[in-house]
Amino acid sequence: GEAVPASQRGSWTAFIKAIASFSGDLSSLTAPPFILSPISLTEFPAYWAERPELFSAIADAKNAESRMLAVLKWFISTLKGQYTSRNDQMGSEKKPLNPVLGELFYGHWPDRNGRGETRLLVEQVSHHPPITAYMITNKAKKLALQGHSAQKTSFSAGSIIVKQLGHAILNVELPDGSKEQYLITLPRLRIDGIWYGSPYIELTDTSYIQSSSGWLSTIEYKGKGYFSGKTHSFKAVVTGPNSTSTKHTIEGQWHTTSKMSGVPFHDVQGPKEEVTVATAEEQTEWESRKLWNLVAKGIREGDYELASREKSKIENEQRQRRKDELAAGAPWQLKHFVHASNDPDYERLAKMCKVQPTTEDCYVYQGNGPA
Ligand code: 0T9
Repeated sequence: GEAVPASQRGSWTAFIKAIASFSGDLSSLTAPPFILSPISLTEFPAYWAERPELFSAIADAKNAESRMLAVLKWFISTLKGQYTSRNDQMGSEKKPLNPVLGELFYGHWPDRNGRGETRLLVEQVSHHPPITAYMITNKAKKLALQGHSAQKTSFSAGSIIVKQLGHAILNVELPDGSKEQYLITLPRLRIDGIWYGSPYIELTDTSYIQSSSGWLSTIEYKGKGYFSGKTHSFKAVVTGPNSTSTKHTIEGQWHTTSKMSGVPFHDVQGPKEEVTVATAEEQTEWESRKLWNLVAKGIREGDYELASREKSKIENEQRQRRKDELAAGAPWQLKHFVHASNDPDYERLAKMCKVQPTTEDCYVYQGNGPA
């Protein structure tokens, strides 16, 4: 295809064959340089808060129904960043840097117009398979989003199918001191355009936002040729407590606009706000931009020898570290999270909307950090 540089065609074909014959963890496959991104997966949780005023608006809603609508509007408004921003910024979906165990990413969005400061803390809690845990807080608004993200990939009819594992839970503390929770499940991805070397994401199937108040949003995703015939389409149905009758229906395209009963609902055509982070020079050894600095420089500047030399350095150092830990009988200690094999909050909320699986593991935030 046009997008694949002539000199990398052979290696692209080999990469596609490897994907096709291999399902599970794509992060470990070696890809040709043109498809590499200089950004680590630990940076991705920032997509949740790139419209900080929509996040903080959740706390300003006056009742459970309008809070659900505020959560839904914020959630839908994150999708453009989560799933199309690499295409917008780099011309296609790219293979992110595969984080090392213990890799960290910290950032914030400043307080502006009374929205409060939003803080982000990310830790890579597993290397193989890659699992990323994150915590996003707005203390002034008493909001905390905690989740983890992993993927199970397979190959079908020329597309990569990505099932997202993990979930997020939004904790809201109301002015009267009572607490409300929202379970956010994640959509399935189909990565198309592989043959041509210009991959892009379409969302499929259904995801849910279940509130402890009983309000539920059921979000259906379709691409070109389905119910609207348009790319990145969705339809969200909102139901009230103990009821299956629809209270609201929102329809549109998640990367542009949508409407609720003919009235504009979300609109992400305007600019988003990137997370503020310390420069690579200011960061500690375990923070993404410092850790991957030279690899990223190599990828950005087309110096792939530098990129691959520095990547090997990091990988060798990691291998040695794992050996030493094994020998010392002292496994790696996470900095901000502790793994738990079940999650009572997930179980309670998942039961309310009958979402599968009925139980999931989780990473419990331990404090000890800037979020
Ligand atoms: C959580 C998001 C996730 C991470 C990425 C599948 C993918 C890694 C996971 C699911 C975020 O909230 C949202 C967006 C994009 C997802 C990535 C897209 C992608 O291609 C990668 C996988 C691992 C690859 O790099 C596949 C090979 C590549 C050549 C295709 C472009």
